Amino acid sequence: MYTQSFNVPDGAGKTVPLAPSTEDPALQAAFDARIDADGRIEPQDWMPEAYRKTLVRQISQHAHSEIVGMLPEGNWISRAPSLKRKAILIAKVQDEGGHGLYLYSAAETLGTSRDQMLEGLHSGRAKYSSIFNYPTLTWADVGVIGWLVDGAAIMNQVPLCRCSYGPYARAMVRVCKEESFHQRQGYEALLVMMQGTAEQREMVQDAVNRWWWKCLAMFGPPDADSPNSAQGMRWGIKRVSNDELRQKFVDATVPQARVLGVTLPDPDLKWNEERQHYDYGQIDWNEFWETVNGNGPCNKERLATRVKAHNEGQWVRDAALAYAEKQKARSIKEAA
Ligand code: BYC
Repeated sequence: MYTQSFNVPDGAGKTVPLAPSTEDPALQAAFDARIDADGRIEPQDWMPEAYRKTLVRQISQHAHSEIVGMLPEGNWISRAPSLKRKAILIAKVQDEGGHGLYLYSAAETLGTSRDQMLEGLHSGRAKYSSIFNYPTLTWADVGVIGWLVDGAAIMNQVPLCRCSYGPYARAMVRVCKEESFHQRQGYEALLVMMQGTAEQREMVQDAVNRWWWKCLAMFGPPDADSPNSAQGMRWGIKRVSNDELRQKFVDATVPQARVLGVTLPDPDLKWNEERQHYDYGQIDWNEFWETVNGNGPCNKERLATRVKAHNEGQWVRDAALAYAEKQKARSIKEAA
């Protein structure tokens, strides 16, 4: 379906001039040269403050998406239709939690602690992906999230394996491998449902109708309205633009929908011979921004669930810390 070998252009974004800098000219020049040579920046390396801030902003959005992304699917663990589906779903939701943790660790290497990141999320200041503010109404939604939401995530994240910041790029290699499994399990669950009863087929089509447009919006605003893209690409953080990724996703998904036997809910979706891509209709950007700004159908519920889980987990963190302290005291005593 989508693979780790997804081709990422080397020089993407390098045509934009580097932003003027007030940093030390020698350090800035060395950093710019490394970026231009497609080299990696590591935590111990000097980096301009604006690069650090951009990375923390993007990694924060990404980490929180993984953590909040556990909620809509987690709702279905107790209602999975078989033991096999339940085991797969538990593993998937657990993987998403792990992805969040790798990413919080990547942000720590930039000097932002996990507590600071979580405070941003819980206070409503930090963003997370718009897609997780929609409800999961039926079991088919779980399959469609795997197929389309994880499919969109892979499209967006495979290029991040080549991100210029080492810890983020390395975390993404494992994340993408796991996301590939998530995407395949979703598609396979839907294939099984499509071979079932008419009611099951309708359930799948209904879920596709509800999620399709939200998945296209997930890639972020059109390039012309994306304030962070040019600089992110110039620094080799982003390798492919929002619109290009969206187009790649549409082109890859249309044949998959055909095999599955579902219709993608867009009357304007058709092959354009000249462009060698599928044309598609208008995304509702008002709805997107409303959701990003906290007013989607489930924003308040998601945040409240997340804050409650954090507060109720305080005793676990306290116990782990007390245990670590005890171990440390014991090893000091033994060494003395
Ligand atoms: N939702 O200038 P732009 C997953 C914000 S799911 C909310 O284009 P940038 C998973 C953006 O943050 C996927 N906000 O920004 C799957 C920015 O706001 P600020 C999570 C969005 O950073 C299944 C503003 O709009 N993946 O992993 O150049 C189960 C302007 O946008 C969205 C990632 O996050 C959105 N959809 O590009 C569980 C991948 N789109 O910060 C989990 C990493 C845009 O200026 N992130 N915004 O206030 C990225 O690649 C980039 O951050 C984006 C945006 C492509 C999302």
